[in-house]
Amino acid sequence: MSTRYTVYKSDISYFSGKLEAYLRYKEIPHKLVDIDQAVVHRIGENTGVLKIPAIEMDNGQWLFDTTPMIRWLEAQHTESSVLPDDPALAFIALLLEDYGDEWLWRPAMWWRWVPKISRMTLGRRIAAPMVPGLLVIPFGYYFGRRQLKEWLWDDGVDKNNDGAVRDMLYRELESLEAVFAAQPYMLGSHPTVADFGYFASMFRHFGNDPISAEVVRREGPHTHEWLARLWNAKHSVQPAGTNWVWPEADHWQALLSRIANDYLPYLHQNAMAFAQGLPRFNYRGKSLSFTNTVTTNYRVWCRQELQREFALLSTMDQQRVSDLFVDVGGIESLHSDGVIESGLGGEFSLPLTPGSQPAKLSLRKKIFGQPRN
Ligand SMILES: N[C@@H](CCC(=O)N[C@@H](CS)C(=O)NCC(=O)O)C(=O)O
Repeated sequence: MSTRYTVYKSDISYFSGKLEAYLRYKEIPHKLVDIDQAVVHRIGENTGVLKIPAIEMDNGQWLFDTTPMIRWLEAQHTESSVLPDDPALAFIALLLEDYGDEWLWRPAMWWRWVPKISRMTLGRRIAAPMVPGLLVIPFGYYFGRRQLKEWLWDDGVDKNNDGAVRDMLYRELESLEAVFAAQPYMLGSHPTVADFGYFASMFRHFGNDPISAEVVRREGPHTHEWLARLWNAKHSVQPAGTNWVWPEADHWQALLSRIANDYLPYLHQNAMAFAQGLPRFNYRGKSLSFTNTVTTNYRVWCRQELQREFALLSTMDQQRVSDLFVDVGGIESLHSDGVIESGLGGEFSLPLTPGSQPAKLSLRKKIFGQPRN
């Protein structure tokens, strides 16, 4: 019998770890294929982006980008939904997923690429399947430098906020430790999309890379245990009834504040810069600031998606979501200046059918790879 889904991935990739954990939990049969140069180019030709993970289906259709991929897969595999049945809590799960995906990316880059031991180890590890023999040394060096420049030094991280970006890991672990001391998964008895969003950074980066893995083991033993628990979770052997927990306990407040006062303002300011055609902007949040950070079209789309999901809630559920954030100052920045159009809606409508025309890849991308969406 042919496997319906072929998953192209790498075992050190943030988003590959997220997708694979989801597929394992849902017990969706799939075949795993590690990337090499040829596979990456095939992905690029079929999805329009040189990014992993990607899924090729046995009917020739393709899936890419973990957020719409999981949404699409959820519609096909409806058992044990990773969205709680309470719509307000499902919205919180999506918000946590997006925060995990996008906001923890920067500290994940910091911990992987700033410490020299980590940079050398991971650079060569990434290079090994892509280039032959001793070329792993220059390629690994180039890749580490590219990541440092793209995601840190040329994206608003400087000597003033370098320590704060590093410490984002400690702040996250403090919150997660309290949550996982109280319950097995982010929102209660069963995994939700919030767990998978957090898993991206926590499993393949923080919990894996030489320096940060020790930080997680020491500062985050409950989180360390959750990493293994989620990786090993199968929906068919979970407890029958779900017991969801509305995240209002005191130990949630610091995390809710980071979402309300750092991440959502970032999404808003990024969207405003995009609307004004500015390639960069000065981000100002409560606990972090990034001078001259790159405006990201993809994250305009992320904000639009959250606004779309929020708009689908009943007035009462919208109120419940808003009330959750009242003590940390509210989530007005989710709504400020209304919906700012990313223009990307069509690109993320899955599945991609054979013959559909994904964006053409430039020669530059083909040679240097594609760090950004
Ligand atoms: N938003 C995408 C992001 C995918 C992504 O950024 N993948 C990274 C690896 S984790 C990648 O392939 N980067 C290509 C590069 O750095 O050249 C998703 O959710 O799948």
